[in-house]
Amino acid sequence: MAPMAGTQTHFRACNLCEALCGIRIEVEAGRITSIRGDTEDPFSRGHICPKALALKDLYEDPVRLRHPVRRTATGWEQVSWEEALDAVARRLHETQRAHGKEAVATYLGNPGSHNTGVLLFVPGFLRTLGSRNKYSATSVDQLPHHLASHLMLGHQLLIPIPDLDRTQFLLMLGANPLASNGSMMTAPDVRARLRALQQRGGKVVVVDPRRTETAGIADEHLFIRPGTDALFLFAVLHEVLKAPRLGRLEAFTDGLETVRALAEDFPPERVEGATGIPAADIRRVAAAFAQAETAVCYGRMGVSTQAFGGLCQWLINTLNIVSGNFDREGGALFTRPAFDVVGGPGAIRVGRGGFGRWKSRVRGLPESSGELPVATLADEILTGGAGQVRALVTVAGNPVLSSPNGARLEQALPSLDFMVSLDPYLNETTRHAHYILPPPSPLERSQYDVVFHVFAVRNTARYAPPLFEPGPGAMHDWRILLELQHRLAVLRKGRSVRGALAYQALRRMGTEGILEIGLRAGPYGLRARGLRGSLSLKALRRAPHGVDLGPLKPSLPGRLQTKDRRIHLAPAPFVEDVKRLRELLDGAVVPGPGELLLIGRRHLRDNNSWMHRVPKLMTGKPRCTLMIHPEDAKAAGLEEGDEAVVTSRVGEVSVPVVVTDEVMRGVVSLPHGYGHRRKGMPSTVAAEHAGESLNDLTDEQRVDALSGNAALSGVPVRVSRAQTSRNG
Ligand SMILES: Nc1nc2c(c(=O)[nH]1)N[C@H]1C(S)=C(S)[C@@H](COP(=O)(O)OP(=O)(O)OC[C@H]3O[C@@H](n4cnc5c(=O)[nH]c(N)nc54)[C@H](O)[C@@H]3O)O[C@H]1N2
Ligand SMILES: Nc1nc2c(c(=O)[nH]1)N[C@H]1C(S)=C(S)[C@@H](COP(=O)(O)OP(=O)(O)OC[C@H]3O[C@@H](n4cnc5c(=O)[nH]c(N)nc54)[C@H](O)[C@@H]3O)O[C@H]1N2
Ligand code: SF4
Ligand SMILES: [Mo]
Repeated sequence: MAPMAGTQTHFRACNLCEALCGIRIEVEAGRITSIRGDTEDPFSRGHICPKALALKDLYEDPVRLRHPVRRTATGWEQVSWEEALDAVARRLHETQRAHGKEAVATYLGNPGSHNTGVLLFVPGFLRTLGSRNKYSATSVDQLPHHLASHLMLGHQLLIPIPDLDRTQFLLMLGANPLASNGSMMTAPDVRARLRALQQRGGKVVVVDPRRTETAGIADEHLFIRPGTDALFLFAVLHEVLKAPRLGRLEAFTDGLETVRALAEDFPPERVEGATGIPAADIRRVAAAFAQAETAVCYGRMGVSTQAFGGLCQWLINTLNIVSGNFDREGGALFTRPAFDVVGGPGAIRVGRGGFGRWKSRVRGLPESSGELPVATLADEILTGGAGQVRALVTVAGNPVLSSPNGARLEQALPSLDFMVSLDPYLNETTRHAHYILPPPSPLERSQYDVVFHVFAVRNTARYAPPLFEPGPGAMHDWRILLELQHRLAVLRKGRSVRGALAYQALRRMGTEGILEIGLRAGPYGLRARGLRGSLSLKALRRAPHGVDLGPLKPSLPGRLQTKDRRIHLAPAPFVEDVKRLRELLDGAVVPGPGELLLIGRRHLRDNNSWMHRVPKLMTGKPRCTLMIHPEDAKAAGLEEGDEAVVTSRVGEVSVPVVVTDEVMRGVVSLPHGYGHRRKGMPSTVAAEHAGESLNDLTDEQRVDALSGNAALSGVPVRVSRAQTSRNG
């Protein structure tokens, strides 16, 4: 359909990060004239960030792929959908027939979790493929949250969410929501919510090796040596356990004595050397946490993607539980989303998860909820033998820039027999594909957030139809996945009436059909509210600013998913991993002589690896810089603006230096998501702001030995002045 004439106002939620901001888009004669915050959205109340405007750029971007392409010796060639889908299915099928099911690996990237169609149709595609070589951005991100929830509460997606709007004390580790806008804590306008917290007399304490934007507005900031948070958390727990207060939870919680015995070994004095946080400060924070009317501990990327990520998320939950702040207003609570993936009906329910049921072939890393750690994907491609990965499907991802030692993965990709990518762009990863199958841009599809309502600090629901009809011949992700799934099934088992009917039914239902089933069957659906009052797509269409379903409420033990309906405070995998943590006490983390510890960072106007192409987000000072403490800069002979060479076990990059006491001594910081200057990439705005990839320095061998999650934080590096750096 051609763009409509006349003016139009469209409301939806921005899907670019987890904050779910409501936006108001004005369209005149088919062109977007403005994107602003939707002041009538009950959740975001008009808040947006600069990235929302990029939705227009993504829609209009002439570089965005609008039809399938095939890589040939002379470049990319346009092909029809029929041809592309048939060829891709055939190549995947042939690879599996010749080498077994595990020979095809899949990688699912971050924007997939912001795309309803991907979320609802990827499971079927993966089931049909039937390979255990499943990878995703989860294992460079939030895997430890799922592990802690799976082992302690019985379901990978039963994630405790900080009750930001009612808590009186927020202890935040390894998160910078002022730049990230919150993660596993969907809370549009975190700044205003933190200010409100302080205005009602509450306190915010941030623990981070860098004095971040968030630390800057907190009541207190503690520098912590990267990778030592589990020690800090244990010491806080040590103090809090002097007077545990499980309250109502005591009746259905097991393992308190085990945890208490473990915490004995970690008094504040014993961890101050390794963490760099004085014992007196730990005591003071622990006391304030325990005495606060309500309190919640929250930790994100910085504590998940480190060598003790699993222990960190376990200890955070444990701290919230034993201080009486779990499943309680002002503490950590569970959502009750309209589309309920935890307690919903069979069709939409996500499995409770799993852990360690099988191991990766080459390095023996554990499976988590059916996935293997992406830190070992290159090993599985490069190592011969039965089960070797020979074909790869990527969906909405860029693991060359986002997984540890991405350069090695980049070198591995050309050795694949076959690769296909579902992506609207040619990126550092997809350029190695034989076929790229592009979906349309976000404004050309409907929007309902299946994942981030599950992680939100308030229960809300919001749906928007597509603003624009996709261009002629465009195909949505869900449809591409379904078409591939159907073709694979036919190639494998031949045509069958049952298969054809199932395919037809899913095709007719599409994303909307499944959403409708989920909403009707959900907690605000038919059973709760009857036919007329139930939340449905129709009801959501009538409420373009979204529907407020109220604050989070206590829901345990009812919502527990453990088989015995009890909270497990001391699951064996965590308890056993404490042995490894004890080694840290003896100074095992201290970097070698002349080494510094590398951490990452996020900027408000970056979005992982894929928004550097948008000119309006790339103005201002260059952002891909190495932050270094003045003392460390002096030792390395570096001055502001110099070019520094940063070297790790796996690689070397050269980046401009910013000398600042914003990072603690012994720590350097480089943003994640850059590194676009790679051969074969088209010259775009991203190439002009190429920067260097943090993951050309991170080490694929550094994983949390418990969970297999990548240990991206605290990578030992050496820093020196580049020869060409200063004149003379
Ligand atoms: N060192 C270090 N590494 C990190 C991180 C870090 O902090 N430090 N962060 C990690 C984290 S948290 C994450 S989530 C990952 C992100 O890493 P990835 O998920 O691997 O990559 P993205 O940069 O998000 O790239 C997303 C790709 O999806 C495409 N895309 C966007 N929308 C759609 C869509 O609707 N459909 C399809 N099919 N494609 C789409 C984009 O064009 C882009 O090419 O990186 C991780 N890596
Ligand atoms: N603007 C923007 N927003 C985003 C994204 C983006 O790329 N750009 N990405 C989105 C995605 S995919 C995600 S997962 C979220 C992530 O959301 P956050 O987790 O809030 O984001 P980060 O900025 O990575 O914050 C990690 C913090 O951990 C600190 N840190 C590093 N190592 C350690 C450590 O060992 N201990 C402690 N205590 N802290 C440490 C870092 O200094 C940093 O401040 O952001 C989302 N939102
Ligand atoms: S904070 Fe996130 S959801 Fe809100 S406008 Fe920015 S990118 Fe979009
Ligand atoms: Mo992420």
